[in-house]
Parts: sequence; structure tokens; C-alpha cells
Amino acid sequence: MGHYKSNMRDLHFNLFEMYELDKVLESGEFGDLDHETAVDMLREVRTLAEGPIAESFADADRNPPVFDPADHSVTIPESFAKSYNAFIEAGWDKVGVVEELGGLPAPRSLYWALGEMVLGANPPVFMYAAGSGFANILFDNGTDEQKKWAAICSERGWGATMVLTEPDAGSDVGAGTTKAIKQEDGSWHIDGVKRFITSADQDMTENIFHLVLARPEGAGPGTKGLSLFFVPKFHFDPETGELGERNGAFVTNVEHKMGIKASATCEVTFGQHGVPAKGWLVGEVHSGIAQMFDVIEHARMMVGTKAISTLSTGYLNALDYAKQRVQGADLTQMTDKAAPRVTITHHPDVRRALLTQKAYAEGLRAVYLYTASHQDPVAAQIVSGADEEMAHKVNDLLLPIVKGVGSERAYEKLTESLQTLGGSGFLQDYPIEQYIRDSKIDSLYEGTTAIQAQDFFFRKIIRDKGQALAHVAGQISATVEAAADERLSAEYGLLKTALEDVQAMAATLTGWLMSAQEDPKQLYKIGTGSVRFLMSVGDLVIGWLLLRQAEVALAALDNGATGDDKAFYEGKVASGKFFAKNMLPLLTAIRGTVENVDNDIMELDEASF
Ligand code: ST9
Ligand code: FAD
Repeated sequence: MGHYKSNMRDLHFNLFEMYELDKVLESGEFGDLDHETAVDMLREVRTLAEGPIAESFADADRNPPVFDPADHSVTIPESFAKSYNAFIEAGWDKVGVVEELGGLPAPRSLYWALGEMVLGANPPVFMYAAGSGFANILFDNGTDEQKKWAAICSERGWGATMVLTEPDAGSDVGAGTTKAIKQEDGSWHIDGVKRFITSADQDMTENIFHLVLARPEGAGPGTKGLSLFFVPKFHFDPETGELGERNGAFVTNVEHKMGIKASATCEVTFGQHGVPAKGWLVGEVHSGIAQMFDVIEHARMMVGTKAISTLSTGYLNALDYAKQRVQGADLTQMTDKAAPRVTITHHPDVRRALLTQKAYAEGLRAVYLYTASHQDPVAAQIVSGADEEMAHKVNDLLLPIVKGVGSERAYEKLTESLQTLGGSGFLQDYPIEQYIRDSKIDSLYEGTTAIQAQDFFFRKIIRDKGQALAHVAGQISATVEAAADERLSAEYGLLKTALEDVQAMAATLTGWLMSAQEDPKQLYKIGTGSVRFLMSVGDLVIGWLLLRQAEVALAALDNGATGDDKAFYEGKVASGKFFAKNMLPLLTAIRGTVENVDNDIMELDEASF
């Protein structure tokens, strides 16, 4: 058995018992895809994830990709290439991709549920395999000619990258200085240095195409002056896809990192090595940042799902260990030195730690799948009654929660997973230390947590005039008001208070925004409080979905669930109650700290830090 432990029962529960995937499939929106096929897909990906995909997880960490400066190449460890090939050869990289590119359209909830297992087993496999998905974005945004290129990229299984970051342009993408110079043949020469580019070279695919943000000569400053270019590693015949000459995009370094070492993070130099880096303007329109956000939105979802999946396998590994590790006596017999020794699952603090991990892992899974359900209008209508426009807004609203809250909570709670193993958790004999190293990146790339929090408040709430937030808050209120199961009455009360706390925080931040018209320094208060606000909304949504899960579970128990199902549903009720009692009340204290935010920290001289 490899390191990765999937949670198939919980995936089924979410997809079929919570979010009614059967109804989504019956809508006909996804062709012949039916319940049996979806279940088969989940089972097959699980087998692959727990087996060959997970197989190289530790080896590729200890023997990471090797950079050769002589020919600017990256060699991927053989063990990892086997995992990658197992995924690609079975065609899983084509799920969710349009039929024109040889893909299999699927509901996004199913797509991300499959993705969760790969991302938990060996995240770089999913990332290196994103070529067909990226081709789909080129297809959506490209000219007719570029749509044909997209088909070639997908059919030939080329790798792909997203290229934004430069040494002086990280969070501030608009500070990028990489230039684009128009050529007489309609192409562009890209000129500059990008860094931290994931998958920018490898030896597993015959070609790689880079989607690069660069500033055409004469374009304005900031993100709005950037355009998006398609830059292949090798030129190719646009009819047959046959490879031609080497293009001038060269990897000039591979970073040495804390974790996720199998994923090559590269410096890429465009047009600096005697060969011009030829690119083509995507869609022949200068709308680079908006086009790139089509990629970023998927990548943010991917990062959040990766983090959540890692927490889930961390929890299940910790649980397995805890059930076997015998240490100490039951607390009630602490004075009896001859009392029988028990497994550590008998100790209250271990149980607290396990339920904390379980509630966050399963609660965050519920959040990402709720979000994914709003990526298909037909599913959104079924799940929350949102029409197409609202579905889009709800997805936008929740992405910073999946990404920002998912990554922060996963990293934080993975330390509880490690702690559950005691000193053994610190060893490389167990996967958890690598989970922690590999998941730290999730709060950093694709927009740090501070950036997610600002995006959440300024764009997803204020610019949206609070419409999506009101839709989700309305759903939460409906759960509180319906109070469908009296056995959860105390928890409904806690959820109601949490909703009020979050609404009060939103009002406080909005108040500062209003007063900033008179006094711009009020904005600092939003900057100080916004991460806490994002995390609080995350806890509210987790708490709400866990309570809804508890309702479904209680109904299933009333209907006579037995055996493994009974234990599963009882676990669901326990997580919902535990989260409501242990996490939601903390929001009242956080509300207090947010309401008390002042500008003292902004007035403090740098010398005094
Ligand atoms: C990175 C990659 O870190 C790491 C992992 C790579 C793994 C690759 C594999 C991925 C697999 C994924 C699977 C793909 C599968 C596909 C399947 C398909 C079937 N939402 O606020 P303004 C736009 S990469 C949408 O003024 P500033 C919008 O157009 C590096 N759009 O911003 C807007 O115009 P308007 C990641 C948004 O102050 C315009 O931007 N780096 C959003 O100019 C300007 O907006 C980062 O993420 C949004 N939320 O710039 C950078 N926000 O307003 C983080 C903005 O007219 N920094 N737009 O609509 C930021 O996000 C900054 O906030 C900033 C600020 C750069 C946007
Ligand atoms: P900075 O922007 O310098 O941020 C430093 C700190 O300041 C952070 O804590 C941040 O939250 C804070 N901060 C910065 N600005 C603000 C602000 N306005 N308000 C509040 N706080 C702020 N990029 C790509 O283009 N493509 C890739 O494929 C890619 N892959 C990556 C893979 C790895 C392993 C890594 C480490 C990075 C990758 N990146 C990639 C880059 C990544 O997206 C950036 O590192 C990230 O956006 C943060 O930029 P930065 O590192 O320059 O940090």
C-alpha cells in the first residue's frame, strides 16, 4: 500500500447524496455520461492514484528533476515519468476537455473529484498533465487558426505552462517588463526573463507551449498593458504538428525548493540566447490579463483542491497510525500504574486532533465540490437554485475560499496530523513531513493569501455589490430557519451566531471603505482585517456544509443504515457537531478583533519592528 489514502466514501457522499450528481448527469448536458460511468471513473482513478501515481511520490522528492545548463534541459526522474505516463496513457488528461480536442466533457464536480485523488497522490502529475486543459483555454480564446493549434497540442499531449512572474513582478503582475515586439509576418518576438515557472521544461513530452504575458512595445502600464502570447518550445507544422526548429524560450535555472520537488520550477529566458522567442498573440486581441485569468481560475481551484486532498490523506494516515499505536493508560485510570495500555485513539486530545483534521478535510471537500457545482449552470441550479449568471458569481466568490482558506487550513491542520504520530511523524518513514513541505506552496503561488483576501473583499464582494455573498448567506439562513432536524438545534443556533458575526465583519470592512473616500488611510484597516475576514467566511461555509451533511446523515441513519454506512454517517454527524461547537464560536472573538482594528501598526516606525 502506498502513501496515498483516498476517501472514496466521502466523495460519493458529496457527489451523489449532497450535490445530486445523478440529476446533473440526467440533464443530458454531458452526453452519455451516466451514474455507472461516473462511478467507474472514480474507481479507476482511485486505483491509479493509490497505485502507480503515488508510487514515485517519495522517490521524486529525494531525487528531484535535474537541470543541465549546457542544453537548458530538465530531466525528470524515471520513477516519476512512470507515474505521469500511467495517468496520460489511460487518457485521464482529456477529461473535462471539449470534444474538438479529443476530450470527454464532464461535470466540474466529477472532474475535480477525480483531480482530488491525483492531487493527493502526487500533485505534480496533475500539473505536468495540464497541457490538454491549457489547450482548451487556447481553443476558447484563440483565432480559428489557433484553435487548430490547440487541437494539435492536445492530441500530441504537449506540456504547457502559465508564464506571469518576473523577479520584480510577483503579486504585482502588472509590474512585468517582458516585452513583445511585433514582426512583419504577424508574429511577435518576446524579450525578457520570467522566473518560478512550473513545468517549463521536462523530457516527458515532445513539445511544450508557454502562455506568456508580455507588454507590446508602446502599451500602457499595469496589467491592462499586458497581452497573452502562445510561445512553443519547438516550432511545428500547423497542419501536421510535426516538430520544426527550436524556438528561443530557454530554461536557465531550476529552483531548489522546500517541497513539491518533482515539479520543476524554472527561470525561463525569452530571446536572450541568440534565437528569437517567437510568439503569437492569443486571439489577436490585446486582452492578456483577462485571458490569463481563464487559466488562473482553474489553477487556483487546482491549488485549493491539492491542499485539501493533502490534508485528507494526512488525516487518514494519522488515523491509521492512531488506531494501532499503543501508548499510556486511559485517562480515568491514570493513577493506576498497572492499568492496561491503550491505543492513542483513547486519549481525548488525540480524538480532538483527529476530529479537527476530519472536520476540516471533509468540510473543505464539501466547499470545493459546492464551488465546482457552480462551474456548471445545470449543476448550480440543482445545488443552490442559482441561474447561470449567479452560478458564475458564486464560483468567483468561492474561489478565494477554496484557494486561500483551503491552503491555510490544510497546512495548519497537517501539523495536527504529524503531531498525532508523535516523533515518528517527524521521520521520512511516514509521508506527513513531505505533505507539510509539499503543501506549504499552496498559500504562496497562484496569489498569496493576502492577495486572495483582497480579491475576495474588493472584487468578489464590493465590486459584485454583495450579490453572490447574499446568495450564499441566503442559503445558510435557509438552513438555520428550516432547522430541519431538532437533534441539531444547538448547532443551528451556533451557525446563526456565526452568520451574524461574519455579516457584522463584512459591514465593518464596508464601513471603512466608505470612510476611505474622506480618509484614504481607512483602507489600511481593510488590509489588516481582510485575511481574518476571509478565513472567517471560510469557517462559516465549512460549518454550514458540515451541518447540512449531518442532516443528510441523520436521515440516512433514521432509514436504517447499517455496518460501514452507519459508522460513516455517525462520523458525519459528529464532525458537524464538533465543528459547530469548537470552531464557529471562535468567529465571535475574531469579529471583536476585526471591529477593534486600528491603524497603530501602520503608524509604527519601521525601525521599531
Ligand atoms: C502560478 C502557477 O503561481 C502555480 C502553479 C502552476 C500549475 C500549473 C498547472 C495548473 C493546472 C490547472 C488546470 C487547468 C485545467 C484547465 C481545464 C480547462 C477545461 N478573476 O484588480 P485589477 C483581471 S502563476 C478574474 O485592477 P491589478 C481582470 O481582467 C502566477 N479576473 O488588478 C481585471 O480587469 P477588470 C500566479 C481577474 O491591480 C484585471 O485582471 N500569479 C481577477 O492590475 C485587472 O484587475 C498570481 O496569481 C479575478 N479574481 O493586478 C498573481 N482579478 O477589473 C497574484 C483580476 O476590468 N496577484 N482580474 O475586470 C493578483 O492576483 C493581483 O491581484 C493582480 C493585481 C495581479 C490581479
Ligand atoms: P511577493 O509578491 O513579493 O510577496 C511577498 C509577501 O508580500 C507575501 O507575503 C505577499 O502576500 C505580500 N504582499 C505582496 N504584495 C502585497 C499586497 N499588495 N498586499 C498585501 N500583501 C502583499 N508564477 C508563474 O507565473 N507561473 C508559474 O508556473 C509559477 N509557479 C510557481 C511555482 C513555485 C514553486 C513558486 C514558489 C512560485 C511560482 N510562481 C509561478 C510564482 C508565484 O505565483 C509567486 O511567487 C507569487 O505570486 C508571489 O509572488 P512573490 O513570490 O514575488 O512574492
